[in-house]
Amino acid sequence: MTLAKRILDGDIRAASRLMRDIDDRIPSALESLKELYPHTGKAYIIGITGPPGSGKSTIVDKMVDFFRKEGKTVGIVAVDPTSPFSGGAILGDRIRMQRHATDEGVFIRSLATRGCLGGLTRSTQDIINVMDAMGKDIILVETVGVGQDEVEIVHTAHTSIVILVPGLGDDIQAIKAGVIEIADLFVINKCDRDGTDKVERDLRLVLEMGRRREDGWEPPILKTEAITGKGIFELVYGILRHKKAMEKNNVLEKRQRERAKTTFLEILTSEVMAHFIQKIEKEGKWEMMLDELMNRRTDPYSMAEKIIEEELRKK
Ligand SMILES: Nc1nc2c(ncn2[C@@H]2O[C@H](COP(=O)(O)OP(=O)(O)OP(=O)(O)O)[C@@H](O)[C@H]2O)c(=O)[nH]1
Ligand SMILES: [Mg+2]
Repeated sequence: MTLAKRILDGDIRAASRLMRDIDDRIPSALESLKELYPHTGKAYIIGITGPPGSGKSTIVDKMVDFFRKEGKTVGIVAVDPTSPFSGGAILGDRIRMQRHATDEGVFIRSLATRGCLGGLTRSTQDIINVMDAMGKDIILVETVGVGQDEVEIVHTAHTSIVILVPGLGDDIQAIKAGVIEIADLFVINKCDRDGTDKVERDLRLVLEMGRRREDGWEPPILKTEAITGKGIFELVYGILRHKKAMEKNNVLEKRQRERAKTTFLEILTSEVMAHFIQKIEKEGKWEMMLDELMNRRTDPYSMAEKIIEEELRKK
């Protein structure tokens, strides 16, 4: 039986094995992913991002309680672009969800960067697809930080949540770039602390200055106190409200189409590039090509055109 079939049959060890292969970029993982793809597209994906220590994992943990009580199965992907290590154990303390570890309805996986550009987004998407094919109803993707990687990762979610905390100071300005635009819901966590009103005011100001969204959705600002569970019900309800609104005006389908396109283009780009790089290396032409560029006998634009033309003519 193939690895993919075992996964579809509910074999959890097979799923872990494939995720490890994805992590290690073992080529055979692709075959499994191909086989699983027709069985994906059913899960509801929720992205959660925010500064380190803002309470993302605590919020995820509390949300899992809710979803499990409703009988839903949950997948959790914890992504840490700042860590060079992947796997379960090392990032374990960032997840703080060990009490769900024995629940068969919950599957947790950590992911870290391997220093490969765009690689993390790609692997995250692959891991999400495996969990989706496993039949998980809801997939929560937690990413640390507020940079470009997180924006890309969270962008693949159906509902994206951005977490803020009191006392961020000027950090709200840093978060502004890119992340504010992708938030469907804002959460101010640690509301037991001073300064909640200030973050809220700052955030509203930033939102008012920003563009109105094309889809007409106005991201609500919710307040939580994740350690006590305060506000989590409202958050889950907010996600549901966002889902309903997107379904009503077909934004959900549009997002899924957009996601399919992005994924395809990413794969196409890297495949085409790998093809040409291999060709140049096989023919041992690097040095010659670089000499031509250095001597200005040709330019990189013409060189790219030429190599593409040569390849197409061959076919
Ligand atoms: N005071 C207070 N502390 C909280 C609250 N929510 C979480 N914490 C604490 O904040 C710390 C960080 O929480 P995590 O859930 O691990 O935060 P995180 O954003 O997942 O952290 P990283 O994954 O390391 O970036 C823990 O000690 C939590 O107990 C809250 O509402 N109030
Ligand atoms: Mg965490």
